[in-house]
Amino acid sequence: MYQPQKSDMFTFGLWTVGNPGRDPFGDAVRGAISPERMVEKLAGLGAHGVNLHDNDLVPFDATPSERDAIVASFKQALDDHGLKVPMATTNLFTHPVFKEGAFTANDPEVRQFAIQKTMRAIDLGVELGAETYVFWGGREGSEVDAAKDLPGGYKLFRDALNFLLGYVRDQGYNLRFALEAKPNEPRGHLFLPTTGAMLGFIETLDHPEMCGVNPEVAHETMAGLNFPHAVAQAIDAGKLFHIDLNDQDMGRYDQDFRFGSVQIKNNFFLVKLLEDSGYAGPKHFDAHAYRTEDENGVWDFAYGCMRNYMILKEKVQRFNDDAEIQGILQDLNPASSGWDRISGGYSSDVAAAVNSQEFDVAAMARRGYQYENLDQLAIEIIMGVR
Ligand code: GCO
Ligand code: MN
Ligand code: MN
Repeated sequence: MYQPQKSDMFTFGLWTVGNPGRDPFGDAVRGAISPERMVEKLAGLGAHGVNLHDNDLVPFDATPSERDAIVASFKQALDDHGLKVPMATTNLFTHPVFKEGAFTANDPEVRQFAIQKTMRAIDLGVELGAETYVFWGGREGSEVDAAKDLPGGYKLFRDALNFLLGYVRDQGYNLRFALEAKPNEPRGHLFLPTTGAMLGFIETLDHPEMCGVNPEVAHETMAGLNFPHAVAQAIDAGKLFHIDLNDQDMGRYDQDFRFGSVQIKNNFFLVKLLEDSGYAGPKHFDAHAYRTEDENGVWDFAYGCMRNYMILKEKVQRFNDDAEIQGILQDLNPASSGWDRISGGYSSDVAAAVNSQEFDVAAMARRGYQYENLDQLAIEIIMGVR
């Protein structure tokens, strides 16, 4: 029942299972795993696809013929194991050239190089079949605000995205952009720090209809926010194009833990939101194995991410099928007694009718809402006793 299938749409970045366990204080603890081996192992575990930054596959300084050979071998592995590449993105953060920013760097040469690198990475992604292109501004931010024109930074980011939207349209690519917010790390302060900020920014772009968001559990949690609430806003706006699943303690560094390993209750409501809303896109695990692990631990990690999602999905089904819970929810959301007049839009007649309506405010205020009971039932489902 909890065995993931390709149709479950689980994906992993090459950089996630390929993470060698390096951190700011310590060296790599695991050797490199070839992209072909990752494809084979992930397919065996039940994943649908792999995602990549350009340089996860093709080294920064590869020659065109080296690039072509690498891509051909990777494509062969995808074909052999039936895996897709639904999403691609650009590494605009590792090379020292991006230490001051990429699209928002003060140096216009750096900005143009970032555009060139992204156009090439878009070509690579499309060649591999990607339909979503993620923008995570890893170095777009600051520590020294004295050095930055802050409103100007938004304009630079907008100019870059508009140019790249033009490129995608000019090439006739079937590709949508998904913007990923993060409050900090690796910069002290990243621009556009939350999913809500991204949603506002998208509406200022030339082609907002081509742009949505890629919210990440860890990032919203680092900002002290409730992740399901951020995802709900994206769903409401029709902008949930992609999602990065992992786990994270509040108030800590970017931990990128196995999905479902920390915030069980929030994860339950996240899975409920995704399943109930009919989200059909990839469910991408942007996480990595603990630094204690060898390669076997990496596959334990990957399988655990998918299995925890499947378990939570089954709990969501239980919640939705539970007659007592559904009865309480019905009591909590009584059929409209006149609200359709409001949701139907303003008219002076309705305004007058609402104005003269008599409310039994004391009775309304006395009402109990059974939240203790409802939440306990939800917890009992999550804990596996109901
Ligand atoms: C992070 C980010 C990245 C992005 C990735 C795709 O915190 O490092 O989550 O992993 O998701 O670069 O754009
Ligand atoms: Mn992250
Ligand atoms: Mn991410």
